[in-house]
Amino acid sequence: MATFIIGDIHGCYDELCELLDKAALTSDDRIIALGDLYNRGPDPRGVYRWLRDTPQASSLMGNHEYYHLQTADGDIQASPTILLARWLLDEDYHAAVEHMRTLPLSIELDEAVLVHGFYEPEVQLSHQRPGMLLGLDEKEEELKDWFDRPWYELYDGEKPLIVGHRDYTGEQKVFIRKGRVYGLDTRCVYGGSLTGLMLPEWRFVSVPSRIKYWSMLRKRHGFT
Ligand SMILES: [Mn+2]
Repeated sequence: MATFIIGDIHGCYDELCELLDKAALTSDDRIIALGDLYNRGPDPRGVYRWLRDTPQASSLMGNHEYYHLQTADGDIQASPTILLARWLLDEDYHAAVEHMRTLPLSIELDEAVLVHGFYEPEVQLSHQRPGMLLGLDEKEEELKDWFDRPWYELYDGEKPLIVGHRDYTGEQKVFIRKGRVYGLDTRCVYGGSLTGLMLPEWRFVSVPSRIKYWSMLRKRHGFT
């Protein structure tokens, strides 16, 4: 049985479908998205319904899902990003938020550990703080203050680590750090590509983004 790991989808449903076609999965294969499923993209409802209706598919929680939960619980005010996704998810919004509550912060496979955001060096997986795994900005600041090198250069876990959330190459390309840390966020919603990684072969599959969606949607809806 293979496992297909997918980077940050951000509502890019057309590219998701194209990626799944290209990966030529069998019905036995497991699919795991790394989180940031909906925000900033054109079709979060398509992504939600795919996840809901595909038994072999699951997802981690990303920082953007966490923002939805915080907003729904009244802890923060809704940002334009949240409002757009809420509007596009429409009648599915409530169910989508309840589904977000169920998403895990990490998944450990035989071949690798998966998280959306960051991984604090010198701390084992079971003791990682939630905000670190989610990739919250304040945790990124802590990592910069505490360590003299990027966290991924200090990653000391037993298994390779697969993450989304950031484009560490700066070129919308897959990030590979010495076979130890793999970054799959190739920035589809910003005009890059959507990337998946097939395990246990460690084979990358990628499809180009069709449009710089977030730039387009920001202009269309007058967000600054
Ligand atoms: Mn993220």
